[in-house]
Amino acid sequence: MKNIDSFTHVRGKSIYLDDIPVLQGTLYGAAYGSPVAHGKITSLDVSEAEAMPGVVRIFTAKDIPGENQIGGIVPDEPLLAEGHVHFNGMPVAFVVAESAEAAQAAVHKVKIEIEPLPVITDPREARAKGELIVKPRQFVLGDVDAAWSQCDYIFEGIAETGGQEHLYIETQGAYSIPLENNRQKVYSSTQGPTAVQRHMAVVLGVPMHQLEVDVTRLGGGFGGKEDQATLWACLCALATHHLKRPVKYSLHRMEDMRMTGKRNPYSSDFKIGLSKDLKILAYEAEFHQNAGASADLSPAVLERTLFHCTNSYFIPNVKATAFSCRTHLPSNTAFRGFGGPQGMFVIESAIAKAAEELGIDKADIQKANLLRTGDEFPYGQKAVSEAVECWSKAESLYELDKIKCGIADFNSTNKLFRKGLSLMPVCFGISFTKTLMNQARALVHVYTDGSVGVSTGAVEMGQGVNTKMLQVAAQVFSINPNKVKIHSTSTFRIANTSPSAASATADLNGKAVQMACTEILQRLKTRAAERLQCEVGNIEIKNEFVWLNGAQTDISWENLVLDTYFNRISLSEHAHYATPDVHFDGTKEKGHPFAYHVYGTAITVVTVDCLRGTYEFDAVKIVHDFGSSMNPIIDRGQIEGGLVQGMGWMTMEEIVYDGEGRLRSNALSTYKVPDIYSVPKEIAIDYLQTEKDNLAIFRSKAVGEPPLMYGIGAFFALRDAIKAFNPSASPAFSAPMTPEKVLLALYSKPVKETLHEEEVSR
Ligand code: LUZ
Ligand code: MOS
Repeated sequence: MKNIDSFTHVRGKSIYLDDIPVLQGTLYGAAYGSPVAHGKITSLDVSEAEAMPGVVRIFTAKDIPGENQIGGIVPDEPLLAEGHVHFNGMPVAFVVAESAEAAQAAVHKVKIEIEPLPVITDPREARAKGELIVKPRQFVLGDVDAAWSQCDYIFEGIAETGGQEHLYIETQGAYSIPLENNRQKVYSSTQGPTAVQRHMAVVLGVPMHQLEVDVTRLGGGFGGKEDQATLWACLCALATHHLKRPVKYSLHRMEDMRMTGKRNPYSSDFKIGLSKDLKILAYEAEFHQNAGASADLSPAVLERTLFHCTNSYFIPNVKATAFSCRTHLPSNTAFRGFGGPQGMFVIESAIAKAAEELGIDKADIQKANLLRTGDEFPYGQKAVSEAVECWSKAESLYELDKIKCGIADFNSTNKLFRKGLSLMPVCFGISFTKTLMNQARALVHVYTDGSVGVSTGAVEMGQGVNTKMLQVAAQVFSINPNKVKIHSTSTFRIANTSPSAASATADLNGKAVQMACTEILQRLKTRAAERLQCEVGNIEIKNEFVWLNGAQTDISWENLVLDTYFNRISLSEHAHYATPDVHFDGTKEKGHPFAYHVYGTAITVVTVDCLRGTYEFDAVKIVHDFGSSMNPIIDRGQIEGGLVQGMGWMTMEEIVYDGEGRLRSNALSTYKVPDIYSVPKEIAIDYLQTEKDNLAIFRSKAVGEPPLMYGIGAFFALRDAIKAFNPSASPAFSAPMTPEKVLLALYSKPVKETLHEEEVSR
């Protein structure tokens, strides 16, 4: 089944926040952000701004009736700055005017005086100064300290990954509408409607039941709207609360890039020990996470770094320590992979370092250490592994030997171009690492005409979750999908939702839909059995008809639905699903946090232009563990998108802050994301379809985040190509590997072979 949104998407008819028809009297907001990264506010003067044409009112912290607090995990984040500013762009005032243009113009007239304080942008410096967001976390398996003496080889190094701008096509925004008795309905471009509702309630000092948050769909989230959609909704709601008028704020791209957080950059130390037969015996890592100015989701991101610090490998002795470091940047936040990619990059760097020092293939070490079923993760859970299956299938299906021969041939006959290869196995845990969040609800109504309406806590953001929810309902009822409609995500229909995140949305909400539909189906069957005077066990509902003992009756779906209603039986159900068997003990750092894991392997081939440092990816060939995919078209799209997003993070997306904490890569002219020219020329995706039982909806494994980490292969393929050109080159394990860095690396050490003249002239 195709994505049900494709019809309106391609016609430009899908409704996003900024497409909602505005009500009469709507006002427009714009936030004034701090011009410096750290300092004490000595004066704030909005009088000139307030006198600008069209300006209705300017709100500051003193206008907040409830608490000036929007922190999620840690209450350390004011809605509007009060006393101090902690990052460049931190909202200090909220201008509300008759038009968006008037609001933007007035923002420039706000006057502020700030006594500057020292700015920290580097996480290691923050750690040294004791600026930690939460206590350090440590995962331990076996005894690393004892294991070093058994290792034949030990290598150490540093690995660093940069930030990443979410660049959802739809920027952040909200639209609040006043209702009677201080109630509000707020449209928000959020992955977490309940988080928005909860924080608005805190800020306004009203109970949550006064505030409806309603979401039709997002133009992308990628984690950037898991926690950080709250701010804009709270600002609009604050203005609506005072003015009793609708208020809309849809951010400009440059406002969004400046004021919102990104993927957490990390700077990490690793130490890896191997035996002669290339078994990794010991691994130690220290992760320094750049959290930015406040906690946001960084403590949870930090945790997932530890969960995935050994990626797809079994290592018997592990000690991994993680520090969440406070800096004067916008709070960094969730981004597809949620700390997992940052952890995996470090172990891949450690393996690469070992391979380079030993003069062997990186893949030989990777392959010798793949997780097997029964192996223990550093957090105590036992693997049910497909790691070896994915790797072996990739090797044989894509004829790795032939790929290698082709590369060797090419490299021996070209002087100015080099090809490089990498293999990237991935293992990603599915569930929120915070166990309590692994719950969801669905509300299903069957109407008297036989049509079905479904509400869940799932937010559609392009990932196709609504299509999957629709498939679940249509399949359980055995009716044509065109009889089912997925309604918007509203906190009045579905309460207390977890955000649509952690790749778990289709599983959690899908299971709730399945439960609700199954319950209604049972009532329908019971009614049919009464009518046909037989046992319920002999009744089936199939292809929109009632079947008795395997034969179709003349009772249609519509007929049965109406008959059930006439008998005063409920055609509605609200169901609750909570993932069974997941638990985690934070004091011991052990448990069974994940419902299951997703595995896969990617083979990446790149060609580097060794004169220019530019590169093209020839191919990425993937074997991915889908379980039993319920929607291969959507799942394939998730893999392609995730892969390319990961490759962008590893190669071209470079976030640059200057020493004053000012974002220099603040527009699409200075921040590059993969386009049609930079995607791999070929993306091959093969399904490792398994019929094994798992906790996924219809055994169709979660697919949102895992493929992003295939992109890490791009970094190591580039490194391989650089080494093929200049074997003595040893570039830092520092992503992104931009063309500039590639060029510097190619010539970082003298190139032994001289170039043939005719090739240089070519
Ligand atoms: N969000 C969250 C996530 O709150 N907890 C998680 O474990 C998670 N994992 C991935 C992406 N978002
Ligand atoms: Mo996410 S990083 O699953 O919002």
